[in-house]
Amino acid sequence: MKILLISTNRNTLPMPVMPIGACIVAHAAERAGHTVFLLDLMFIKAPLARIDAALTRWKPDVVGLSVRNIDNNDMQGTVFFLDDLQDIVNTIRTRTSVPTILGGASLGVMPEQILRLVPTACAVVGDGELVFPQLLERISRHESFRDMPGTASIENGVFRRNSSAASEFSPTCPVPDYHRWLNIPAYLSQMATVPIQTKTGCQFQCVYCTYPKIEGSSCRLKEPGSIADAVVRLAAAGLRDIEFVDSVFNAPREHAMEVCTALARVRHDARLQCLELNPRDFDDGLVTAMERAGFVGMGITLESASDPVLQGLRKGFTSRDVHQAAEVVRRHRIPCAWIFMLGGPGETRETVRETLQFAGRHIRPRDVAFFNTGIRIYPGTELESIARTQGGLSLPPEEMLAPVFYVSPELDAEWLDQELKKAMNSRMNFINMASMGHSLLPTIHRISHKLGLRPPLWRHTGIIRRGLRMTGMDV
Ligand code: B12
Repeated sequence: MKILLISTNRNTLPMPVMPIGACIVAHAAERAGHTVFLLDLMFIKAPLARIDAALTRWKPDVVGLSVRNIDNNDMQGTVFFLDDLQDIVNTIRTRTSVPTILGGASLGVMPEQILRLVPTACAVVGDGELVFPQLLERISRHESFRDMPGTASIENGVFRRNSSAASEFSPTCPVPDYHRWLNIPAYLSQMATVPIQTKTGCQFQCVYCTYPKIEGSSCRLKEPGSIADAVVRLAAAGLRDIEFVDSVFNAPREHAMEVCTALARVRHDARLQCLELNPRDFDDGLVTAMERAGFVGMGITLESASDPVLQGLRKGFTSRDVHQAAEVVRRHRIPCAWIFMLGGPGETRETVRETLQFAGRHIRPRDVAFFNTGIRIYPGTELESIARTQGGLSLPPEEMLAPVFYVSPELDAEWLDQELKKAMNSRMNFINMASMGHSLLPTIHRISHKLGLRPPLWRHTGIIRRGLRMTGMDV
C-alpha cells in the first residue's frame, strides 16, 4: 500500500525536535512492504496546501499522523497545538476517506480527548513500530481493525481502547535514517539534537507525570552494544549532536553504566547529551563513565530541593540526594542543566525560598537552572486527584485537553512569579519558561549555529541573557 505519514509538529521552541517516532514508524511500515512518504510539517510554510498537494499527487491508501505535543506546558504563556490537528484532519477528509491513523506521545497522554477532537481517525496508543505494520496488514486485507490490541477509536460516540498486546520488544536500538526522511540541514541550523533512546518505560511514580502512560511503567532496555553502533552510525552520517531521549537516563543505573562503557569502547566523534538524570542514582562513577563515553552536557531533573515538595511530588529522592548530586557535579567538568518545577503539592513560600537558595548556592555559575512554575494536570494522574480533593479542579477529564495547571493552594502564583523574577535578575544562569518560549530563540539558534557553536546552547545562557539585557530586553 501507499502510506502518507505526516509529522504534524511545527513547534520550533525551545528548538525544533526531529520526529524520531514518525521516522521509526515510517521505517517499520516500509520494512513491512509498503511504500512510505513522510511529510514533516516542521519547516513548511503552508502546511495545509502541502498536505492537499501530497494527497492529490500521492493518492495514499492510508494516512498516518504523528502527533507529539498537545500544548507547551507553560502556565503563563500557554500555547495549545491541537487546533492545527483538526484543520489537518479536515483537509484530509475533503480529499479522501482512506483510514487515518493517529500515533505519537500525545495519544499516550490523552487518547480519548484527542479522538473526540478528530473522531474520524483511529489511534495507536503507545509504541508504533509493531502495531502500525499489523494495522496496515489488516487494512490491506480489508479486515476490521477496530479491535486490534494497542489501538483506540470512537464508535457511535463511545470511546474504545484495546489494551496493548504483550508486545514483542526488540532490544536493538533503532537508527532511523534521518537524512532520508527529514530536512536535516534545517534542523541542524536551529541547534536541534539527534534523538536516540536507550530504553522505553519509566518505573517512577511522580504524581504529575505521563511518562508511564506513554511508555509503560516497566523499563525495556536496549542492548548497549547496539546503542554504541547506533551512535557510531549517526555520527558517521554527520549527525554528531546526539541526545538520549529516555524518560530517565540513569534508571536503571547499571544499564546507563553499560551504555557508557559500550560507547567508550567504540571510536566515535559524537557529542552526547541527556536532559533527564535522577539525582538518586547519580555518582562520580556514573559521571566519569559519561565523560569517557563522550557526553558534553547533562541535565538533572530535580523539580525541587525541598523535602516536603519532593515528597508531595513523590519523586522518590530527598534533598540529601539533591545536595549530594551538586557535590558530584562540582567534581566534574560536564556542563549541567538543573531542572525545577515550582508550585507542586506541599509547596509554600518557605519551600520555594529553600529551592532558590539551593540553586543560588550550589549550582555552578557556568551551569544553568531552569524553572517551570505551575504543573500541567493530566487526567488519570495522582495530581488530578490531589487537585480535585483540594478543590482546585472542577473540570471533568474530557475538558482537560486545553491545559489546566496546578499551583499549591499554600502559594499564590503571582508571588511565585515575582520571587523567581527576583532570583533571575541576580543570576544570569537562571531561566524560566518565558526564556524557553522566547520568540527570538530561533534567531539566536541560527546565529549561534553560524558562529560555529554546537548544542547544548544552554551552556551559554549567562552570556546570551547578558547580551539581550544590554539591548534593553527584559529576559
Ligand atoms: C525527550 C523529550 C523532549 C526533548 C526532545 C529532545 C530531542 N532532541 O528530541 C526536549 C527536552 C527538547 C523536549 C521538548 C519539549 N517537549 Co518533550 N518530551 C520528551 C520525551 C521525554 C521523549 C520523547 C521521545 O523522543 N520519545 C521517543 C520516541 C521514539 O517516541 P515517540 O515519539 O512517542 O514515538 C513512538 C510512539 O509515540 C509511536 N508513534 C509516533 N508517531 C506515530 C505515528 C503513527 C501513525 C503511529 C501509528 C505511531 C506513532 O511510535 C513511536 C515508536 O514507538 C517525551 C515524554 C515521553 N516519555 O514520551 C516528552 C513530551 C513529548 N514532551 C512534551 C512537551 C510538552 C514538550 C515541550 C512543548 C515542552 C516545552 N515547553 O519546552 C517541548 C516541545 C519541543 C518541540 N519543538 O516540539 C510532552 C508532549 C505532550 C503534551 N503535554 O503536550 C511530552 C509527552 C511530555 C509530557 N509532558 O507529557 N521534549
